[in-house]
Amino acid sequence: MFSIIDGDGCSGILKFCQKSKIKEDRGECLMPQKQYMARKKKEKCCHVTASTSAKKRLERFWSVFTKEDDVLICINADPDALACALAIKRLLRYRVKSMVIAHPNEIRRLNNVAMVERLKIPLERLGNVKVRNFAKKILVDSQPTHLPVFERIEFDAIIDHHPLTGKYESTFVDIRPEYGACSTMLGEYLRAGNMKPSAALATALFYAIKVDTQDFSKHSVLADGICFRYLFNVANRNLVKKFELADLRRSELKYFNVALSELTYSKGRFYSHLGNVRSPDILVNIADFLNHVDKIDWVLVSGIHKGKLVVIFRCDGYRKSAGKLAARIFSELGSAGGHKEAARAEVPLDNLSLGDKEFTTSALKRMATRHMK
Ligand SMILES: [Mn+2]
Repeated sequence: MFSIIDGDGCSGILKFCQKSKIKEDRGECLMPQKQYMARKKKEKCCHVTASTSAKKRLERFWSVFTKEDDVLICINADPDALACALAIKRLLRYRVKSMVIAHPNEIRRLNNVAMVERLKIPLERLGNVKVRNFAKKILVDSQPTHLPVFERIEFDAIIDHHPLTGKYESTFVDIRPEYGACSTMLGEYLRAGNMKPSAALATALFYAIKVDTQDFSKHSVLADGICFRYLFNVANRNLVKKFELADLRRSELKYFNVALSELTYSKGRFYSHLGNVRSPDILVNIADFLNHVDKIDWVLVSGIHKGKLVVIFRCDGYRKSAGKLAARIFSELGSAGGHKEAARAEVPLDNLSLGDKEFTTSALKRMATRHMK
């Protein structure tokens, strides 16, 4: 069993860190110092060059498959997982008989739909494929413990960057939780195999790293930055912009009319209740839009979806906490919480004891004002 959990031996980037005298304790190291030192002692492998170690990893991955294999690549479809699946198709091209990418979840986010359509990513719903017809199964950007459907499948290879949540018996396991994006790991595999990604693949990987690291404002390692820079020249950045922008349906524009005519301003706060909405996603779009307005401290946008009042909170997160406010107002009535700058509450309408009355923007304002200074 080859297990590459948390970095196998001296990785290329680590070597890079040493070369450029970037101290590991500055957080750019690929594995905790203790583990790294332990491994260093055990394997005495600090002379492995950047390419050999990543190459070894790639060869071990390749050794799992034969030319007769029909391969199933399972993902929980989001940009990172989609990009990784494409990269695996590239890595295994000419090395296996066939490959199918399957996902259990519905792809609803328009940004993701745009990515799939414009890059023409061939996908199947996991429920529509016969898993046992595939000789080999790969799970990427996820772990079996993440979803019950994944738990039922015996994977031959797992490549992921989420925190390790189980002990997996797969032939090949490469889990590096410190990585900002799984696409960075796949980028390293491609480079190790001297495989220059096509514009489409590079665009997918580039977009994935942007999404998973939130434009490097979230946790990432030096490896993510290096991979990002490498892809920068090959990726189609206009296409990436297109994926990022596509988050509104034409049919949803009408909600902006409602939101603006309902808009109530008071003490640097915006309130707007939209009534029934087809999807709560539009409430997020509108709250984000209103949050662009200068000198506005708080934005509260609500709507009704499937018998629930959904409230979206936005603020700048500076000396404020949207999560805490959402909880103060709504936690006794339903579920509420979030981050400093963004939060959400969902309350069954029955809990609001409205009687015959409808929920309104002024009701939203009243409820919030009670809990705000
Ligand atoms: Mn990911």
